[in-house]
Formats: sequence, structure tokens, C-alpha cells
Amino acid sequence: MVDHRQLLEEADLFIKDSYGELGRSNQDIADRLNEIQDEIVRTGTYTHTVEELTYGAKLAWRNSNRCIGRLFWESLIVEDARLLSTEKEITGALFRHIETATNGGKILPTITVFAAAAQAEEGSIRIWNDQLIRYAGYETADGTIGDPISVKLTSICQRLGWRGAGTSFDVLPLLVQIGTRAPQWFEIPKSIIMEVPISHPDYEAFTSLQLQWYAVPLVSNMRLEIGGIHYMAAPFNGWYMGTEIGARNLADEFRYNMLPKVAAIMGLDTSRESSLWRDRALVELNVAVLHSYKAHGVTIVDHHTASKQFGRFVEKEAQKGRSATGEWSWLIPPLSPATTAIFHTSYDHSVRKPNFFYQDPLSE
Ligand code: HEM
Ligand code: NRG
Repeated sequence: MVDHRQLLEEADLFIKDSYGELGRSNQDIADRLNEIQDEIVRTGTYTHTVEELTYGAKLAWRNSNRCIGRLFWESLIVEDARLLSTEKEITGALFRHIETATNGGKILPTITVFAAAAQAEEGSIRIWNDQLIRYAGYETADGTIGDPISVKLTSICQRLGWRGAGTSFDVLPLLVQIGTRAPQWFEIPKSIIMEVPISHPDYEAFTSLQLQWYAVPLVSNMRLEIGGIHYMAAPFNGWYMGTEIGARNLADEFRYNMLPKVAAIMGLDTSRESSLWRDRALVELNVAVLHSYKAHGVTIVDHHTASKQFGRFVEKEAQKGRSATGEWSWLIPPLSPATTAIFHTSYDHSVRKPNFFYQDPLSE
């Protein structure tokens, strides 16, 4: 349990900052801080108003130093799910999040916030998946089938009784745990999962690779911290930047490792590195990802546009009298980084709160 004085200090900073930005009076701030102090003395914790939760989540996004997509921080949709307490209710809210955020392909940045650690009556709520939609990874004698990043979670799901079809793109079930109870798994209805088959505008043979990816990245393993309150389950989503899929998920040797196959389709000389076959295959794989998402009406951003949007975010913050923080090594895209302005700029990497943090990985 966080000590009371420390919690009150964190609350004090958050209320002053956020109420200040929201144009509330000093009297409002003083009244609310008194109320919070009373609640902490009585119960050991305090409860955010819906307005505080909403603005706090937006600030957490604005303060996410590794995120290039922050221009849109004010438009985050915040779903308050703090009163849900059973695995079934929680899973229902996760399904609704997937469906409303996917929005037929016109993706809406959304966060669903579940009860905070100290306030969930039956114990803290944890989602074992690192993203709500993820492909299973199976280790076989001939190598991994599916996404190697999910091998551990996949074997946990199997131990709990789940069985996947064994394809390269089996969507894992949701694994939800409350307190010290065993985690329960729930298959996500196919009807709410949008996926995009990957094709190339010029190389028809691309479709023979039978690649696909899911429409929406829904990060579900980070802790949201607002004013000293720790929300361990607060899954959020925006849309993809193309390079996340085309330059990492499908390209990394330790993920789907598709560059050799793409090079083969393109007829590139893979016998020597100096043909730059890897680079040429990488560019066309990224062209294919952007083309396919666009063709299927699914929101996606290329890294040049995202970099310009990030520049506007930094400018907008400066106009408001704030300095944006950022982590350069994460902000630069993994494809042609030096063609973006971010590469040639340095950023203050101070960590402000509210924010999202890693938490201990879950395992049995
Ligand atoms: C990281 C883009 C929305 C919070 C990232 C990364 C990219 C990105 C490219 C780096 C990921 C990586 O290298 O693995 C975008 C785009 C968005 C968006 C295009 C479109 C709207 C959001 C939203 C939130 C958010 C809605 C939270 C409310 C974060 C955080 C990280 C991150 C916390 C760091 C994750 C980590 O440390 O693993 N984002 N993002 N982003 N983003 Fe965003
Ligand atoms: N690179 C990961 C996703 C990390 C978060 N990226 C976003 N977040 N775009 C991947 O699955 O490739 N977001 O909230 O939009």
C-alpha cells in the first residue's frame, strides 16, 4: 500500500496541473484537495471523478515519450469501467472496446479504464495479454509457427485448456485475472476482429505469401498512473504506423522474418549483402502494408506523415507554453529514419505523470 503522505502529494500535483489546464478556480482546487485528503484518511485511497479520469488518461498519452502519435491526445475516448468486477463483465467491456474502437476501420483512439488496484473489491484486475488482439506462436520441431513474440502466452493459454487451429494467424483468447483467482480465458468473437490481407499494388505475387495483420493495436499490459492511483488494467488503442507492421512485425528475423520471401518474389540477388536486397524488400513490404490498409478502409499512417504530425504536436505544446518530452530512440521510425525531421532533433526525455508504465509480466 502506498503511504498516505506520498499519495496525497501525487494527488496534489495532478489536481493542480489538470485543474489549472482545465481553467478551474483556485477555490475548486482547494476544495477538491480537502475532499481527497478526507477520503485518503478514511479509506487509504481516493476516487477520481469522471472528469479527472478522462483528462488524466489524455495527459498520460500526451506524456508518453515513445509515442509519435501524440498530436491527437485530446481526442482520446475514455471509457470508465471502474465499477465492473467479474471476469465476464470485464471481458464484455473488452469486446465492446475492440468493436467501438475498430469502428468499421475508421479507428477511434480509445482507452477503457478498469478499477484501480486498491479499489477493486475482489482484488486487482490484470489482463495477461500484451495486446488484446495478438497472433499465437507455436514452437515446433521445424521452428515457430505464428508470432514468436506470443510463444509464452500461447503455452499458458494451452495449459488452461485453449486450443488454436495451428495457423500462422490464430488470434489468442483474452486472459483475465482478478486478484489471486486463476486467470480465465475467453475467445474473442470473430465478428469483431478486423484483419487486413496484405497485397502489393505492383507485385501481384505478394498475395502468394498469404500475409495479413489485425487492424487495431490494443496495448493491454501497461499500468496507467494518474495522481498516485495505479490502474493496472487500462487497455488503449490508436492506429498503426505502417512501419510497426512492415518494418518490424513481418520483417524482424525473430518475428515473421519475411524479407527473404519478399526478395524472392521481387527476383532480387540475395547472394550478396551489397545488392541491398534486404532494404529493397523492406521498402516494398512497407508499401504493401500501407496500400492494403488503405484499400480495406482501415486507418493507418505512414512514417513521414506521422513524423510531420509529431512536429505539429511539439509546436502546439510550445504555443501552450509547455515543452514536449520525447524518447528519440523510440520516436525515429525503423525505416529511413534520417528522412524524417525527428532524426535531426533532440528531445528532453524527462518522465512526467500521468503516464503509462511497464509492469511485472504475468506468469503462473
Ligand atoms: C508507442 C504510434 C496512439 C501510447 C508508440 C509507437 C508508435 C506509436 C509507432 C512505438 C511503438 C513501437 O515501436 O513498438 C501511435 C499512433 C497512434 C498512437 C500512430 C495513433 C493515434 C496512442 C494512444 C496511446 C499511445 C491512443 C495511449 C492512450 C503509447 C505508449 C507507447 C506508444 C505508452 C510506448 C509503448 C511502449 O513503451 O512499449 N505509439 N500511437 N499511443 N504509444 Fe502511441
Ligand atoms: N509496435 C506494436 C504496437 C505498439 C503501440 N503502437 C501503436 N499504439 N500504434 C505492434 O503491434 O506493432 N497505438 O495505441 O496506436
